[in-house]
Amino acid sequence: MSLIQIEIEGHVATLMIDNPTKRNALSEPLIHDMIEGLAELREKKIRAVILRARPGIKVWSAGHDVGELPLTRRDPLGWDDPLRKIIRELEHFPAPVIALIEGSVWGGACEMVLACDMVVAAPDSTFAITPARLGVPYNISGVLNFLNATSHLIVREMVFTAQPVSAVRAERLGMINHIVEIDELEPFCQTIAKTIAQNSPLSIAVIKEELRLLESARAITPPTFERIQGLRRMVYDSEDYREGITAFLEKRRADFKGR
Ligand code: LCV
Repeated sequence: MSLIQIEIEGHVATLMIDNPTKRNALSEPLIHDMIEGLAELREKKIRAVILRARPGIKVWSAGHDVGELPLTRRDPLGWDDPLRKIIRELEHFPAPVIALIEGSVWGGACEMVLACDMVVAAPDSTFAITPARLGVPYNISGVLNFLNATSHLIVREMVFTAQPVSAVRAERLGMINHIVEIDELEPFCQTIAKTIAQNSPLSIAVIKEELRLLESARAITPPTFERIQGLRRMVYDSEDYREGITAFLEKRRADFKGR
C-alpha cells in the first residue's frame, strides 16, 4: 500500500505523505513512494506541487526514520541515503514545490521542507533541527541548506539547542513564506499553485535551476571537504552517536559522554 496520496487538478498536483502511525518518519519506503510520485508528476508536466501531510495532523513529519540510521561505522547521511535522495529530487523537480505545513516538523524533514520552493504554515506549526539531539553529524549540503534558509546565528541556535522554532518566529526570520489559519491553508496554497501554473513553466524551471546552482555555489577545496568528512566520521564512529540512536529507540533521554 502506498505511503503517499496524489491528487491532480489541471496543472497542479497535491502529494500527501501518509504514514501517521510512524509520524510520517522519512523511511526508505515512504521516500521511495515520494520519489515515484514526483517522477509521475514530472512525466505529466505538472506546473506546481503542494507537498502536505494529512489535514489536522499533529506531526507533519518526525524526520529521518531513526530505526534506519546505521549503528555500524557508516555515514548515516551519505549520498545514497533516502533523505539525501528526496531532498535532491525536490531541488531538481522542474516545477515549484509548495510545502503546506501543519503540526511539527523534525530534523531531516525540516531540511526537506526548507528545500522546497515555498513554505506555507499554520500558526501553531513548529520546525526543529535535531542532529545534536541524536548525536548525528549532519552532512555538508544539509548544513548549507539550513544556511540558505536563515542567518547563521539562527542555524546555530536551532542546531545547538535542537529545540522547535514556532512558525510565527520562522516567518519573522524569513524562513517560511506565509502563516495562514488552518482552515485557509489548502485554498491559499491552491491559489499560489494555480497562479504559478499560469506562468511560463520553461522560464520557471530554468530560474529554479539557476537559483539551486547559485545557492549551492560555494568554494570548498578537496582537503577542506576531506577534513570535514574526517570530523564527521569521528562523530558517527563515536559512542555518543550509538548512544543517541539507542536512547531514542529505547525511548529514554540520551546520556552523552563526549566520546
Ligand atoms: C522512527 C519514529 C520517529 C522517527 N523515526 O509519538 O536531523 S537529524 O540529524 O536528527 C536526522 C538524522 C533526523 O531527522 O533524525 C530524526 C529527528 N527526529 C526527531 O528527533 C523526532 C523524533 N520523534 C519524536 O520526538 C516524537 O515521536 C514526536 C514529538 C515527533 C511525536 O511524539 P508522539 O508522542 O506523538 P511517539 O513518540 O509515541 O511516536 C509514535 C511512533 O512513531 C515512532 C515512535 O518510535 C513510535 O513508534 P512505536 O509506536 O512503534 O513506539 N517515531 C517517531 N519519530 N524519527 N520512528
